[in-house]
Amino acid sequence: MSTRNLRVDGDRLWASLMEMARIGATEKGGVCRVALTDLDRQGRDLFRRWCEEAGCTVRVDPMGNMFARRPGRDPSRDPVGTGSHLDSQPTGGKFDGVYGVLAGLEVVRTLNDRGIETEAPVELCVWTNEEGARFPPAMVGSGVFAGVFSLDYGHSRADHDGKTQGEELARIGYLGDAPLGHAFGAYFEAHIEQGPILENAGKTIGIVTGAQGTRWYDVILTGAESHAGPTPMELRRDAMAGAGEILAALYRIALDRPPHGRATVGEFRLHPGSRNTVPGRIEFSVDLRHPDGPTLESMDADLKALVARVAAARGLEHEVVDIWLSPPVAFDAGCVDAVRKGAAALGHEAMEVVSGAGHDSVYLSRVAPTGMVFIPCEGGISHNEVENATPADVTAGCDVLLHAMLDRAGVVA
Ligand code: HGY
Ligand code: MN
Ligand code: MN
Repeated sequence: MSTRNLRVDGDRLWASLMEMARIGATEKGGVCRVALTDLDRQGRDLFRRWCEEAGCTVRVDPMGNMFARRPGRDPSRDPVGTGSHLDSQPTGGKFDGVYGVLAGLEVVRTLNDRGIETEAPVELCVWTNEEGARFPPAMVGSGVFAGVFSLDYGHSRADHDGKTQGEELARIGYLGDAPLGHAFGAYFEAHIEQGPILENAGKTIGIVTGAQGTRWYDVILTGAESHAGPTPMELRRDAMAGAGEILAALYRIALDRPPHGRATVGEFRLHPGSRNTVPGRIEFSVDLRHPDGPTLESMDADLKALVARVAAARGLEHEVVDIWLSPPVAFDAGCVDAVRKGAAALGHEAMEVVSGAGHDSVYLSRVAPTGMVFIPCEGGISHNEVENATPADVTAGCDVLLHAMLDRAGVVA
């Protein structure tokens, strides 16, 4: 059977995206559906219902990862998987993660509409806590699935209130019993680019060749509380003054490695938090990124040397806690080519890109041939409530996903 003219139903996909976006909708038009909250559960429940309506069998593993399988002609073949995440940042958008989950569902709905049977099964995936916003690090669900993290580690990760992922999975009813880990013949993820490259280049499709490396840290500076009035400046052990000096230099670690170096401080806590007491303790997160492994390691060394130097000069104790290392990855050449061929066959302007963001595909690539399809997002903005994409690009990316998946799953004649 020729599938060359097969296209998804873009209106149906857009309607599903907008319906899912109502769960955790914010006033500014984004979503706040943070991992393992009741809103995350609601999103998962809706997805499960849609998958069951589409004839899929849904299973959940002990890390809360969801798998909705559409049978193929040959059940002995490893499934071709696709998916992403439903959890969002606190100021998230309608498309980050959700697009990949619902694009996969649209692929299944389209195959159902046209009565197309694939040789290999097709499996839709929702990975737990891709964002790492509530429970660091990021991509824990796919990381446990791929064997990067143990299940105990995944369950033990706690939020700032001390609630663990294991407890919260049980609370929302997603502590599943499906076997942990299984093979995929190939895995694809559709995602918005979350940066400006495609939009600036006027391209519709990103042929994602890999993803840059990421390192996460907690930096802790300990000085001594003292009175803001009588304490002379030179006698203070002011953790905030130390943090200020470090932050000014920290961004240089990225700026001195143009154009790809990245440094972000997204979380910042001080103690005791009184305006007339010199802070005795500061904790802040650091996120460093670079597509080149050795360069990322040099950034790591620079950060640790910077913190040690400033702390020593200011009489502060310091700790740099390594939270996460996700090395740069290159995706499977066969899957990258399937995306490239899909874009070409559909006549979409495409270019190769390396992902600046981490994605579950980074960890799936350790256990399965993996590729990703990017579409532009407006202004390259993401992790922001104004995040937006066009219906045309959303549909184009899903068509490319469909054809890339069929290229690997095979179609029964
Ligand atoms: O941090 C990331 O790149 C992803 O959004 N979790
Ligand atoms: Mn994402
Ligand atoms: Mn994200």
